[in-house]
Amino acid sequence: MRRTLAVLTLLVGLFALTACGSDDDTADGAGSSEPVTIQVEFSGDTVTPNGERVEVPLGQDVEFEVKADAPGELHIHADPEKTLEYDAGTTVVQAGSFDRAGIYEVESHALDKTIVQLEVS
Ligand SMILES: [Cu+2]
Repeated sequence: MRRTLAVLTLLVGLFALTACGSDDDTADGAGSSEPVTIQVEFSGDTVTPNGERVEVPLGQDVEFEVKADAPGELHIHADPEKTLEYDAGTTVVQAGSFDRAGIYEVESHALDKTIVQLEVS
């Protein structure tokens, strides 16, 4: 009898852990939420996305997960401007956060294309 109770308690405990483990967003330290991750894929002279607008909350960190067949750089028209280098393969680059509302273009100068427009508000 005691033993059954112990097993039950353990099971309930495990379930509770699983149930609240997935949205633990306080562990990061900086800010209370996770960065906005934007996936970018370069292939030859095309890039995806291509000019799409992405909403970013003020002060939220932004990162790019870049898949590319050759190294290159992203250029963010913020003030100050940011240049983020990536390698061939998959690279995660950090753009940091934006503390002024506005629209910031993220470009590939090599391809002469706008990848995304960050709409910070
Ligand atoms: Cu530029």
